[in-house]
Amino acid sequence: MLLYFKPGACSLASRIVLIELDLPFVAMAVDTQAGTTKAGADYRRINPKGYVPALEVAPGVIVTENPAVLQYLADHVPEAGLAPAAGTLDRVRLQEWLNFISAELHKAFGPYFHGDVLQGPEKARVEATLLRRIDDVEAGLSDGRSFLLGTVFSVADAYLFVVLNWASFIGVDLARWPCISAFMTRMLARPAVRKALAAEGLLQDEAA
Ligand SMILES: N[C@@H](CCC(=O)N[C@@H](CS)C(=O)NCC(=O)O)C(=O)O
Repeated sequence: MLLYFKPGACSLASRIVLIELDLPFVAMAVDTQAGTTKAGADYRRINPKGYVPALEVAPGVIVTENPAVLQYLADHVPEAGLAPAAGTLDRVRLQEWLNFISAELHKAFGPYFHGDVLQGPEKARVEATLLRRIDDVEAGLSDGRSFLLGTVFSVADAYLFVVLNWASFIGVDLARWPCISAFMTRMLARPAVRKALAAEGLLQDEAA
């Protein structure tokens, strides 16, 4: 498989899962601004939407959108149990989380990374929305569960970790959410997470 990525972007979740599953893959960096890959290809011909991730699963066959890419990967190695079986209520719970992370949490970070520098009432409004969504995650973990679906790690945890990791770049300290803080520590202890972070230059002390 071929993963199109940008260092530290949401595509990092797919890299974590590929490593968790021990699947062979090639990672190709994308300059989304320029619309080109590191190899010089026109990225718009690969993913016309212009963003990462995109996963080539067979020659010329591209899967996009985090929730779809992550579920595709989990279903590729069902015995690893990174997604509950399709058609079960547990799978619906996974999809609830993936959609929430994508449509609510991930998008709540968007204004910090795109457009004008936030200030005044607009900054307060954006921040309130983001904090509200982080509160929602804290509530979801507040029964003491280790991962979003309970005791078992799933692809939604990889996506959640990557998105919450952006908090440090915008000066939001996750220490005020104890269950989330414990979750982040738990995730950082996973070899696949550390390997993925190192591969994207986000963990200096480890080899990629
Ligand atoms: N709905 C898309 C959103 C993907 C997305 O927002 N990707 C960001 C990185 S996290 C991106 O490539 N943005 C373009 C850019 O940063 O130039 C998905 O879930 O895959």
